[in-house]
Amino acid sequence: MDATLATIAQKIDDHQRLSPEDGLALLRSRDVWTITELADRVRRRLHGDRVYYNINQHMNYSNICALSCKFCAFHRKKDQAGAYEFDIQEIVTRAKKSLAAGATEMHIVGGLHPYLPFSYYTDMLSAIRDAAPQIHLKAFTAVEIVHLARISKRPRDIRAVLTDLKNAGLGSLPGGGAEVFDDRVHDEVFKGKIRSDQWLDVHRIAHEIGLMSNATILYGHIESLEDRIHHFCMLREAQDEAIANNYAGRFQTVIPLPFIPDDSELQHMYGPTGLDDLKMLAVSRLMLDNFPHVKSFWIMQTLELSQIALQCGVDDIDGTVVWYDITKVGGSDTHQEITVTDLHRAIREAGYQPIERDTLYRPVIRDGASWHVDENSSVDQLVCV
Ligand code: V47
Repeated sequence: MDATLATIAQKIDDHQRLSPEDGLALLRSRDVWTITELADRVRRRLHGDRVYYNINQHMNYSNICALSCKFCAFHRKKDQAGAYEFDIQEIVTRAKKSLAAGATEMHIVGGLHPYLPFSYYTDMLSAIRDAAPQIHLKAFTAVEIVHLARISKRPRDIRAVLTDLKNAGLGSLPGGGAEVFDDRVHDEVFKGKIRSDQWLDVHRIAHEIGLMSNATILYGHIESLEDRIHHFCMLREAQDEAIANNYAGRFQTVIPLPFIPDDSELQHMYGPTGLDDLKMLAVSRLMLDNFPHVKSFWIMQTLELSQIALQCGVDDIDGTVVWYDITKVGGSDTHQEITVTDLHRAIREAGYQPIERDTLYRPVIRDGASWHVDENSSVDQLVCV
């Protein structure tokens, strides 16, 4: 082990917070075994041999988007071939299917649709709530929330918008749309999208009103290693603030998303390698000492890599998924599903115990086709490593 990593290892054993310089040294190091072993040490301290997964369905209600982010192959203009939007009936049909399949969560995100009214979004939530009351609705990235604030003519009242959505059935916010918290990268690759301050603001307000949320980082395109570490530090600070102010909501999970170039405007780029993926997951675990979970999204990392990632700091895999349109690795279809049996097999073979959890990380207890959670049984403890 080189001297810098030895110092970092000592800090980890002493439960000390890592500095941005430590994070950078980890990302620059080629000693992937030491880095991933350190992340596994922390992950075992927090979660023992447990690996969480959920039975969920993703739903991308429309790919029509006012933005044209260069990394994104999902967006279409209204009259462009392949553009679609689901009506409420289609959404309810999907919710009923999710319910029948035993899903505990629907993860709902879409493009910034230029014409749909605000009532479409509240109707969507309340219609699903009526059709499938047990399903948790994790919906709308911070980018969509700011868009909804604009179309409901309350551009500065994010709290009112989130409150309306919460009253209609919103259960928590997903972590998408964060990309990389850096103005240079923003202006080159996702100009027009909200910047870091607005993304963080939306999540802060969500936390204040008692909504849990997640955070992502999209890496492996034009960002620098320094940008990645800066992003982690901003998330860590935001979570410190939520904890210090005792907000009822918090960040639960970080989901590092590897850039997938296929069919995007940046398709000439390579995207990250497998080693970069493992290091990013491990460094997320080590830097984000106040985030309870690090999740691998097998749709992007692949199940094969996600299985190895379980030994590199990851404690959570999203999920059975079923349908996903935003990224399709290697020409896969929108039907992207994994069975619980396959998830269990991957987790057990990696040496861990699979635990089904709901969106709020409460273990799910199943009895035939029905399921329940113990309301007070969250596995989360906001422990500093
Ligand atoms: O916001 C878009 C990203 C995100 C590409 O909160 C791309 O539990 C890679 O946020 N290559 C959506 N990534 C996915 C997401 C997510 C996934 C799983 C769980 C959770 C959670 C959140 O996907 C977008 C964007 O950042 N994205 N295009 C691409 N070409």
